[in-house]
Amino acid sequence: MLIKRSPNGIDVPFSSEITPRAVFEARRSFIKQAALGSISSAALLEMLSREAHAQGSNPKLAAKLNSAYSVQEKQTAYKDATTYNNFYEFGTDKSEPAQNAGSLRTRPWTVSIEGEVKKPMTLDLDALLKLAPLEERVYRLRCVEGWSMVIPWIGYSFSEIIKKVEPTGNAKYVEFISLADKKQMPGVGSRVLQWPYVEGLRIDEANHPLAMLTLGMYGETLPNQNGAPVRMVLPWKYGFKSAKSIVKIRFVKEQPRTAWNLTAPSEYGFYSNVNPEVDHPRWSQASERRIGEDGFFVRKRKTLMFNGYNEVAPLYAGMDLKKFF
Ligand SMILES: Nc1nc2c(c(=O)[nH]1)N[C@H]1C(S)=C(S)[C@@H](COP(=O)(O)O)O[C@H]1N2
Ligand SMILES: [Mo]
Repeated sequence: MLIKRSPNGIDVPFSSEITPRAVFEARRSFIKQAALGSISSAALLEMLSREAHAQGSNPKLAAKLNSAYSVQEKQTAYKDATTYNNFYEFGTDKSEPAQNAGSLRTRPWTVSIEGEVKKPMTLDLDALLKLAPLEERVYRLRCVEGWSMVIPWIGYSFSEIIKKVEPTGNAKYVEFISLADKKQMPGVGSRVLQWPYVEGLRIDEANHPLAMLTLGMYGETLPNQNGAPVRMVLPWKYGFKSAKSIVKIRFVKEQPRTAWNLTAPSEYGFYSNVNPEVDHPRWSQASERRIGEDGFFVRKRKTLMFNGYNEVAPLYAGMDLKKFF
């Protein structure tokens, strides 16, 4: 989230997808039929996802598509979603996580869940994979820097975890803590952020079915640079709320500090809901560019309130979202 420039002052564009004519024509006629209502939304999603899928080399992860929670928009190419990342533990350049995250050991891995819960527990990856049926959900994710992607994530609602650990009446917030291991993460030596990376939610936000504990994407387990082996995805909030490579989850009484709020409190609030009406001091939030789709500098899309996920609005009824940004 720092202003990052290559030596010539321009971000280096990455290769965008070139669509062969035949594929393009087939897609156009398919979309036309879909618009006429002769193709189911699941089939349309399948078509929109086909080109983006199956380009990785991580173990496959089977999941049932949840079309009710999925957007029907063209998915970001796997290559773009896995080479243009924010994961400061592996460097601050967008290309560095893909280059450096190979050193992350994701097995064995445990997540300890503690604090204000009746049943604290430590879950390993196999336990997490089995805790609830895995779903594929195609979510938009928007970064505070002004770009967005559409990614088929795999996981389940975080509310499944909440049910399992049984929070006490004192649990008002949930804190997510990422791994911070200098030996595996070269960026953890730097002082761009306070480590470990921490994020937080109010417990009712964490309980919203859209809040997703995520173990995979594009039909496979998470690539390291995308937060393997387990991360959150909160599609109505700016990307930085979705902590990667989580090792600890704490249920707490008080609003937790968060890594970005500690670093720059005037720029990053606790809520960080996508809100086109509240600009970041350095970036407008009124519009965005979709990675791989628009020109590299062109913000063609209007940013939507809550990133288009209006079903979360009741969580914030009566709150001044300019004050609680
Ligand atoms: N631990 C950790 N989690 C993190 C970050 C990070 O630097 N460290 N970056 C955040 C930001 S700013 C964004 S936009 C998203 C990017 O997720 P992606 O690379 O999978 O698209 O991860 C978020 N989670
Ligand atoms: Mo971000």
